[in-house]
This record gives sequence, C-alpha cells and structure tokens, in this order.
Amino acid sequence: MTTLKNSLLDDAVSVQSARRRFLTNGGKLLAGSLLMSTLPMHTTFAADTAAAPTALVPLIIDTDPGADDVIALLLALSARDRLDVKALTTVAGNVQLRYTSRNARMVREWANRPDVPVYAGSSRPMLRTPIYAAEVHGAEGVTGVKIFEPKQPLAKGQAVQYLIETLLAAKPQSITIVTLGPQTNLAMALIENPEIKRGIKEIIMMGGAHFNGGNITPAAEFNVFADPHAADVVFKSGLPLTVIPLDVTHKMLTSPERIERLRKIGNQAGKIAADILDAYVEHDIKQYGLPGGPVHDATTIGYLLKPEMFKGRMVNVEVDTREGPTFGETVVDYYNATKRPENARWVTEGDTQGFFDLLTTQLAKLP
Ligand SMILES: [Ca+2]
Repeated sequence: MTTLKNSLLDDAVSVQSARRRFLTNGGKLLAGSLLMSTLPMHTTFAADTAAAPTALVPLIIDTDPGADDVIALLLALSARDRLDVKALTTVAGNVQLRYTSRNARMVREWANRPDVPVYAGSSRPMLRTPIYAAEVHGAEGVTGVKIFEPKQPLAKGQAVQYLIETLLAAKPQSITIVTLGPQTNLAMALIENPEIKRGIKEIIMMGGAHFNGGNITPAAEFNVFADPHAADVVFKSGLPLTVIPLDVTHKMLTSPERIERLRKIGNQAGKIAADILDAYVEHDIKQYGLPGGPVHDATTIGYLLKPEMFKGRMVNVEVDTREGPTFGETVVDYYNATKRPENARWVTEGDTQGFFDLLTTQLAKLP
C-alpha cells in the first residue's frame, strides 16, 4: 500500500510504476482470473442484477464526466430507494482529470447528495498516450449549462486506494462497480491487489463496440480506446461483467419529445438534463446521421435499475492492445467460434421508451 500511495502522489512516478506493475504482475493477474472462474457467472438475462426492491445495491461509480456521465450520475443519485452509492471515483477520459473531478462534484451538488464522496483517480491511462474527447463534450466536459466551482471539495485520498481499501473491507461479492469511462482506476486497483475481487459482486461497464463499429476509430469505442490495457485487465479478471456497448447505446436515442419531457418535469435536474442533452446530441446526430443522440453512460444505470428492459448474451471478449488500426477494439466472439470461455454479458438490445420513461420518473425525484 505504501508503494501505491507514494507513487500515486506523484503522477509521473505513478504512471511509471503502474507500467512496471502491469508488466510484472500481468501474468499473476491472469493466473488469478483462472482461480476466480469459480465465482458465480450470470447465465441468464433475468432481473438478477438488481437485488430485491427493499435491499439497496451497494455501488461505486467510476466516471469521467462528460455529458452522458452527468445524466448517468443524476439517474443513479435519484434512486436512493434502490442504490447505495458509496462514492464517485473520477478518471481522466472525456476531458482532463481536474475537469472530470469538478464535474462529478457539480453533479453531486445538483443532486443534493453531500453524503456521496468524490475521489479523484488516475490522471493518465496505464500505458498509452492520453486522449480526450473535447470535440464531443466541450473543453471542460459539459456544455449547455453554466459551469461552476462546487462548494464541497474532493474526498481526501486517491480513487485507486479508495477502491482497494473499500473492496478489501467489503462483504464477499457485495459491491457493484459501474465504469463510465476508461477503466484505469479499476485496473490499477486489480493489479495492485487482486484480493479486491472478493468484494466485487459485478462490474457494469459502458464501453466497447462490435456490430456498431467504433466511434473514435473505425474499430474502437472511446472508453476502451482511451485505455485498452486497463480494459484488457478488466476483461481478463474473471469477474462477472456486463458490457453496455455502442451496439445498444446507438439504438437508444433521444428525441425532441423525450428531451422536452425531461424539461417539463419542472425541477432543476430535468432542466439541466434537457439543456445538456440538447447541446450534446447535436454532435452525434450530425456525425452518425441518427434521428436522435445516444446517452451512452446513463444506459448502464438503466440496466442496473431495470435489467429486464435489456437483452444480450454471454460471450468471450478480448481487447486488442496491439498498436495499429484495431487498437482498442473489443473482439467479441458473438457466435462462439473460438469456444473460449465466456467472460462478459454483451448487451445488444434495450427498451428505449422504457429507459426514457425511467429517466423522467427518476429525475423528478431530484431537486
Ligand atoms: Ca463517460
């Protein structure tokens, strides 16, 4: 822990040391994943992700806000009767860490959830050169609303360390982790201490693409492309993993009516969501010629709250970490050609209207 703590204090050292740990521990982690294959994997697509309605799902959300992250966080923070959000952990991704961390704190203030700590995490990917998506999310990560400096500061401590300590102390298979950005924080925690797997119930990630093709390169989706080595660690972890890829998010689109319904809630959260989406969807509508815009990250929380709205199948996924045209591609064995063991539930269909109905109902519960 001391090594981790010290190394993370210094970003330059941190990246070097993460690289070293990745290169020296990668083999061990793989071996560990084989041992972990005895963990229960979901074989059906029933509503088993959500616990009984009375039990709160303990949840950590790792995020790089990001317009669609904001919608995801508002949705999660609105569901106090379903989700016990332990913390938001931030990572560099859509924009630099200082902005993603500030934006996460902004959402916490909009949602009036001072009880949820925000821990800043990795400011760089594990190995690759950092990339951002300012052309989609604006230079500071969110457009369409007034940016402000939130009152409540970041929690003391670093996100990777928080993940390690929290997951080691957690009851076995109790914590759900949602990743909405590059998976650097989770991967570094898994490398630093594979024992943390014990505390994880499942991982739900927004990322990857198969049928849809990529959105940052022809082959790769942004979150995976931004840190393919981290995604590789997560896919090889042996942990129960549900993937919300572009294959489904590019089908679950906004419409002017859906955004207007959010605005018509009449509260602050509805207005913020509508203003952000109005600004955000414009890019994707133009870029992809879609009739509306996807709200990628929010889909993960929709899945968590109502898994019965989604369909997909268990597959084997490998991440291409070789530099070249398919760098960061999620290679999905959808038809089980290789007979490699299933390591992820790959979601391909969702109930779009059901999702926007849920979003509207939930945001009405916020200020
Ligand atoms: Ca994101």
